[in-house]
Amino acid sequence: MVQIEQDILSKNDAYAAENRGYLKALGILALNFVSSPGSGKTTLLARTITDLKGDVPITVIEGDQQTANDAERIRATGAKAVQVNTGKGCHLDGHMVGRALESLAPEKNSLLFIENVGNLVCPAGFDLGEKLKVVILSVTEGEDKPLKYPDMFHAAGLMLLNKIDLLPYLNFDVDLCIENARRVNPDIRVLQVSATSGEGLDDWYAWIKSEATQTQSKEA
Ligand SMILES: Nc1nc2c(ncn2[C@@H]2O[C@H](COP(=O)(O)OP(=O)(O)OP(=O)(O)O)[C@@H](O)[C@H]2O)c(=O)[nH]1
Ligand SMILES: [Mg+2]
Ligand SMILES: [Zn+2]
Repeated sequence: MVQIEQDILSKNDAYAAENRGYLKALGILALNFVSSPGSGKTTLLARTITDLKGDVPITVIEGDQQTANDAERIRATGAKAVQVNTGKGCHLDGHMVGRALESLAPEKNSLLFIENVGNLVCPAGFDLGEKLKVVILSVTEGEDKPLKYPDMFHAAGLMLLNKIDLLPYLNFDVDLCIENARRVNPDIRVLQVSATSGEGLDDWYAWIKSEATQTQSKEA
């Protein structure tokens, strides 16, 4: 069992390294969005694309077990999107992302958003070649999730605390949630946002722009 797991992960790492080399050569910032189902990944991506598409080209890889719903929601914003259905699988892997990149053919210095399958467990262990994992936690899920699913919060560089427009209706302790996230990952950045009301999105866009500037290819 352990041997099989090691073989799968080392094969995945080889594909992920290939993707990372391809993205780096083109100066593309790739972000891997991970969360439990329904935290608001697609809503946030659609809003982000609508607000940023005038500044930078954006392409999207959508991962779900079934349906093309999320890719259709992204295409409605005008961005190019590829849907990957994992069937019985519960995460995207490096090989799937490599094949999706072939059909997306993203532009130099563009942004690539990868929406992983809604699952707070195994997407943490699969490198896709992204620069960073962005974990989205919505305020309806409970403050304790970083402690219960530490691998994911440990693997992420940024946590977006989403649906803050709902805070007046909930007993959710924002400070305790952030403290829990920092217990498993002292370096994690945290931004509080609402994908529907737009609160906090300016900070999110500033973060993306700063990461993109560091990633862009300097060659003409
Ligand atoms: N109130 C509120 N609702 C939100 C917000 N963001 C998303 N939602 C709602 O949450 C529900 C799930 O949103 P999705 O964007 O489909 O979530 P997802 O993470 O992409 O879901 P999966 O792809 O199925 O894992 C929808 O009904 C959204 O309208 C938010 O900031 N505030
Ligand atoms: Mg989605
Ligand atoms: Zn899985």
